Amino acid sequence: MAKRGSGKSGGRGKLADRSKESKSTSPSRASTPDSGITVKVTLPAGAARGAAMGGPGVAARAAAARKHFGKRRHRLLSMHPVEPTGPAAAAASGKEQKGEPVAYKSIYYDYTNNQAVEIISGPGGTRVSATARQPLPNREEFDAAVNALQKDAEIGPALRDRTLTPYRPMPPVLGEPQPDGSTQRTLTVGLRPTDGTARHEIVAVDMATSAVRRFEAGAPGRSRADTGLCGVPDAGQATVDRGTPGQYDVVVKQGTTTVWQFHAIRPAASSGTNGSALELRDVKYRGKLVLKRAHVPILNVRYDNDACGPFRDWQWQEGQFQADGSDVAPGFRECATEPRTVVESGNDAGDFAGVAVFRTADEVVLVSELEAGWYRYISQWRFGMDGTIRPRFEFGAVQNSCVCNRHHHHVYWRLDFDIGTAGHNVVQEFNPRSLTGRGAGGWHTLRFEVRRPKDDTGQRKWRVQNATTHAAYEIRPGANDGVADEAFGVGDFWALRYRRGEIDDGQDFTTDVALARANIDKFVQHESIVDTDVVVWYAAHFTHDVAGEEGGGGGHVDHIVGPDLVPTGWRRV
Ligand SMILES: [Cu+2]
Repeated sequence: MAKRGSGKSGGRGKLADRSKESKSTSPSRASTPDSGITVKVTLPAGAARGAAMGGPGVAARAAAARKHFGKRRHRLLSMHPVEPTGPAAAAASGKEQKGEPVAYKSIYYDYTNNQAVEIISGPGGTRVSATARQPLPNREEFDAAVNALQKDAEIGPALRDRTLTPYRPMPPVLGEPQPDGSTQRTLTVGLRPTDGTARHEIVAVDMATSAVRRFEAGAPGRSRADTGLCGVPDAGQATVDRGTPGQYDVVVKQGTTTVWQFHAIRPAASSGTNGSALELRDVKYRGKLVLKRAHVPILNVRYDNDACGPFRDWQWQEGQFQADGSDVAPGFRECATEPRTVVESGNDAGDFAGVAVFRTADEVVLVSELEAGWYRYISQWRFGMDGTIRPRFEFGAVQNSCVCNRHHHHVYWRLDFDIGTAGHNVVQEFNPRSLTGRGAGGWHTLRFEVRRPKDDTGQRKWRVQNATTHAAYEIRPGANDGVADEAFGVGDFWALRYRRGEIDDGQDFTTDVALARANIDKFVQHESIVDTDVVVWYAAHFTHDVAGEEGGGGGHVDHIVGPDLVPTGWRRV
């Protein structure tokens, strides 16, 4: 294991030119010619004033919580920004979008009354509401569930003598409805036999009563725990809670030329119902705006024959990976060598959670590792010096019984392009052959909001163009990105009008197949998208066959997906 800090960078806030081209894990810095690329990371002005610490109004929400809960047993689980919606938001359709989200939500659990409590603070004041929706647990609550198991007559001794090792399973929480519509706070805990002799099972803990529930099948519905284990060994390390601050201004230069400027938000502070993985704002290439916002608000997985799941995932729970370098700010590390996530190294252990930045010969790369139960997801953005942006997602898992079954991950990027300006953009589609059967193929404008499939030639692509300057970014599907299926992986590409608040479909974690499915179609309202403010969504579909890969015969499978975003007609300045 590499030791932390062994690759000191050239100086605080500057990344020395020690990148390497290959994916080899031995640092071979000498062979790389100096590309003259420098990366400067600073904290935005607002962060210093506490704007990133759970957002403005954090004190108001805490005060509202003290008043609301009184002496009742409760716990703060998460904090995240919420998008403005409602009549004001609808009026802003297609108009220039402004600034950051102005409201923040804190989610608490009230164990006395067995309900979740959401406290929102924003321009309209502070609002408190109760819900039977079961929020995702944080680190402290999961630890409390494991502690409750320590007191169980049978499981407690097995945990203490380490016959059983606890792990975070899927689903993380059960939300079975009661006759009055309420739900009880029931967390799941996986118990893996440490040396293979004890019984593997997933149990549930009632967090109000500490009662332990075991299942005849060894696991609750939608999950499984048997003797078969697939995935790499689980390091079981601590993860980062939602609402942990971390946003950064990044400037990339080549020589004296400013090539890239953007604002990066760590997954734990990202927006949306379920987080957005590594989120970007105000991305500029050579001084001109490309993307207002770019993120992954929707991620889900379905198993063949519903062997487990389906699961609507979440994209905020940062896990640890190996990143050698120095920290510019909490949660942001500059690395002289390429970080090693679990997908590349097969090693789940790490020394860093958050966003790592490193360079190759011609790219600057931001990477973060995420956990959702036993899943491991890698969120990456690669910035080429030629203007190409490569959003990437990678898929892995630690030991569990579900992923031995073939399953399909679906990742949905929301790309709020503002080429040059927010307005005056158009979306166009390229086809190698004419769609009408007459004439040649080529580019045509998508006039109204629409969902479009990838084609079987793999040559169909899209672009967002500024109608005035004709500068554009192409969205070219990646070779591994798969195609949509009607049953669950519902689409490949959506072209939409920008409407405030429409950053995801509003669905939180669920195992209900109808709800776990991405519902981006609800935004297709057949409005004109010509010469206005547009948003596109792009989906990649990855089939994960762990057993097949491990069993051999399947050959090498790349666990990485993502399109290339390529500038055209972009006059150099
Ligand atoms: Cu998988």
